[in-house]
Amino acid sequence: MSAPANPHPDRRTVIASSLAGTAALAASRALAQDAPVGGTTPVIELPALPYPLQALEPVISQRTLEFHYGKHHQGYVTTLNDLIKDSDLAGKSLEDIIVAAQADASRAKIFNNAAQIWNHTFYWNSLKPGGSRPEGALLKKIEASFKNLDDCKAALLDAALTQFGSGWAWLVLEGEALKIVKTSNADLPMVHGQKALLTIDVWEHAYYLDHQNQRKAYAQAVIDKLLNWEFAARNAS
Ligand code: MN3
Repeated sequence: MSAPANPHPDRRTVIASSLAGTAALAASRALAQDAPVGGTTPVIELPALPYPLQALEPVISQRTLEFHYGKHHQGYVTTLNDLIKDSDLAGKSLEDIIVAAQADASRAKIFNNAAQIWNHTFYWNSLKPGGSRPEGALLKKIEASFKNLDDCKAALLDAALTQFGSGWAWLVLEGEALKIVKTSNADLPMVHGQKALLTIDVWEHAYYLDHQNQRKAYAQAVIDKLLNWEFAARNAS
C-alpha cells in the first residue's frame, strides 16, 4: 500500500535549523533593515514544516498536523501580523518581538501569539520521522546532568504529564547544566535565561485527535519514537 499523496508539496522544503541563528532569520533581519522607506514592511511568516504532513504517523497523524500546523500555527502568525502592523514592533525579528512584549503587560496578546509561533516552529524541529539518539558531546552532557539518558527521558515525561493544563515540556541548557522544565500556555525558556534544546507541546490540540485524553500515550511515544536529538545537539553547541 502506497503512502497517501502529500497535499502540500510546497511544504516539503526542509527548514535548515532552529529559529534562532538560522540563515533565514539573518536574511529576514537584513530584509527588515533594508526595507525601503515607504515600502512594504516585512511580515512574520509561517516557516515550512521540516517534513511531509504524514511523516510523523502513527504517533502524530497527518490530520493532526493539518490542524496543528495549518490552522493553529498559521493562526498565531496571522494574528500577530494583525496586532503589530503599524506599531513599533512591525519589521522586528520574532525574538525581538517576544522579548519586547514580555516586558510590557499591556502587550500580553502580542507576547502570546509571538511566543506560540516560536514554540511551534521549535516543536516541529524537535521531532524527526523515525527519531534519533543523542551521541558525543550531548550524550556526555546528559550523563553529567542526569544519571543517564533514561533518567533524562523520564524527567521529560514527568514534566509533560505534570504540566497542569496547556503548556510545554522542555530540555534546556541553563549555564553549563541541562535541565528539564515546563512552561504554561505560551511561556518559553528564552525569557527565563535558558536555552531551549527540545520541546514537547502538551496543549490538548497536539494530541487529542490521535490519543484523545491520553497525554501519557502521546508524550511517551514522542519521547520514544520522534525526538530529534541532532537538533538538540545543534542547539547545545
Ligand atoms: Mn500547539
